[in-house]
Amino acid sequence: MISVPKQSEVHPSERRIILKNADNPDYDVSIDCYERHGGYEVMKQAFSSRKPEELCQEVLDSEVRGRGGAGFPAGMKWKFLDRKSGKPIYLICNADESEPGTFKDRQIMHKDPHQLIEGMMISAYAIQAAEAFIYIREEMPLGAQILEEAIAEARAKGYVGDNILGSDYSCDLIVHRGAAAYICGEETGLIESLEGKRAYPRIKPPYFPAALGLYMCPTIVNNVETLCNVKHIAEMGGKEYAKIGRPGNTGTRIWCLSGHVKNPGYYELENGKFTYGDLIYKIGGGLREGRTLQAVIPGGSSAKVWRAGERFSGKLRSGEAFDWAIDDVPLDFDGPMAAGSMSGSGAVIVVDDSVDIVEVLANINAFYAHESCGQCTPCREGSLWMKKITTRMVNGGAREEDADLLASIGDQIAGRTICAHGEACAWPTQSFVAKFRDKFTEKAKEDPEKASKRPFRLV
Ligand code: L3W
Ligand code: SF4
Repeated sequence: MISVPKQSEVHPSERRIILKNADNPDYDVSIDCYERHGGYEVMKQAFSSRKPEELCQEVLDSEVRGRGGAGFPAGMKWKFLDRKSGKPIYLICNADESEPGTFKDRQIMHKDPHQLIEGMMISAYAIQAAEAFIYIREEMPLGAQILEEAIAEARAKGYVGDNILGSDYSCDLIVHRGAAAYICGEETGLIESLEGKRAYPRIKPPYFPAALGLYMCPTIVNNVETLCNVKHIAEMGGKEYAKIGRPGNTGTRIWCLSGHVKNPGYYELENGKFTYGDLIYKIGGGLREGRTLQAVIPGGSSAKVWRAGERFSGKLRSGEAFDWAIDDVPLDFDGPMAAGSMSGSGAVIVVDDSVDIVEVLANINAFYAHESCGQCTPCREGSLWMKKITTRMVNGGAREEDADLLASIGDQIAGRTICAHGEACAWPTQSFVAKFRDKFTEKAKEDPEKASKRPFRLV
C-alpha cells in the first residue's frame, strides 16, 4: 500500500470536513480504513433510499460553488445538463490541478482517495452518468496509482461497476492520465484530450460540456474538492450544508498558502469567516523576519495582483459599502471579486520586498507563454511577446516604454480568445503594470551590468 508524508499539525482555526481524516497518522488509503471511518455509508444510504433528482436538489440547496477556479454553483451546472438528448451522460473529475500555487486536490487524492470515489459515485448516480472519469495531471503518477488501486478495491466491493450495491444502476470509473499541459485543465481542452486529441479548448457557447461535452454528449466536469463536497452534502442535506460558511459562500475551502510566509501550507477554513489578513498573518505566521509585504496574488497566478498598502472600496451585492485593506478582504469567492481580483483555485501567493516584482511577472509570463495551446493569435503571439519583453527587462534591456507596451498587449488579449487562458495570461501583466508602474519604469534606469539575467526559458 502506498503512503505519502502527513502534515504534522492542523491549525486550530481550521474546520476540516474534506481533509478530516487525511492527515491523521493512523489513517491510510485502504478501503478497510475508509470503511472503518464510516466510508461508503453515505453512498449506501443514497443508493437505497434517495432518488437521483433528490440528490441533485440537495446539491442545488447546498449552494456549493465549484472549487476549480470559477466558483460556478455546482447545482446550477448539474441543472444545465441536457437530459432530453437521449445520449449518454458522462461525469468527469477535473484532477488536472495545474494552477501555479495550487496543491489541494493532490492532498485528497494522495491521502483519501475513497472519499473522492464515494463523492463521484454519488454524483454519478445523481446525474445518472453512464460512465465516470478522473482526468489526473500527468505529473501526479503517484496519485494515479493510488486512485487506480482504490478503484479496484471499490469495484471488488460493488461500489463501482455493474449493478452498484445490488441496484439496477451501473457506472464504471476510469482514471485517465493527463497530457502534461496546463491547458488540459481547461474543461473543454480536457475533454478533447480525453477523446485522444490535442487539448485545444472549444468555444463556449455552444460547447458548454453540460450540453455538448465528451463525444458531444452531455457531460459534467467538476473539480476534485467539489465532488468530495457532494458526499458531505448528501450526508448532511443541502440546507444544513448551506449553514456552513456564509450565504453564497457556503461550506469550507482548502486554501493553498505559498510564497514568503513563515508557515506555507494548505488550510481548510469555513468560507467567509476569515480574511486574507487572517490567512497570511494569524494562520500563515506572517512574513519572514525583517521583511515587509510587497504583493499578494489572491487566487493562483491567473488572478490580478494586489499591491501592499492598496485599498479597495465600493458596494457589495447586498448594497453594503466597504473600504478594505488587503488584510480585510473576506476569504471567500466574493471578497476578492469585490477587490478587483478573484479567489480562483484558492492559491494565495505572498510576495515580500526581497524580490524584483518585474522578475515575478517575467516568471509568470514565461509560464503562460509556454502553456498557450496556440489556437488563438492574441494568446499565442501576445503571451510570447509579453514573455520576451519581461525577460528582456530582467536581462538588463528594459526600456521606458515597456510598461505601456505591456499594458497594450494585455488589453489586446483579454476578451478576444477562445478560452480563459487569454485572461489568465493578460490579467497578471495588466495588473502588475497598473499597480507597480513605478517599478517597471525604474527598471529602465537599472545598470544593465547589475541585472539578474535570468533566462526564463523553462518554468
Ligand atoms: C452551461 C452555461 N454551463 C458556465 C459552466 C462552465 C464551467 C463553469 C464555469 O474557468 C477559471 C478561469 C481560470 N451553460 C454555463 C455553463 N457554465 N456558464 O460553469 O465556467 P467559466 O467559464 O466561468 O470558468 P472556467 O472555464 O471553468 C476557470 C481560473 O479558474 N483558475 C483556475 C485554474 C486552474 C485550476 C486548477 O489547477 N485546479 O482550476 C485560476 O484562478 O483562470 O478563470 O464548467 O462550463 N450557460
Ligand atoms: Fe489556446 Fe490561448 Fe486560445 Fe485558450 S486562449 S484556446 S490557450 S490559444
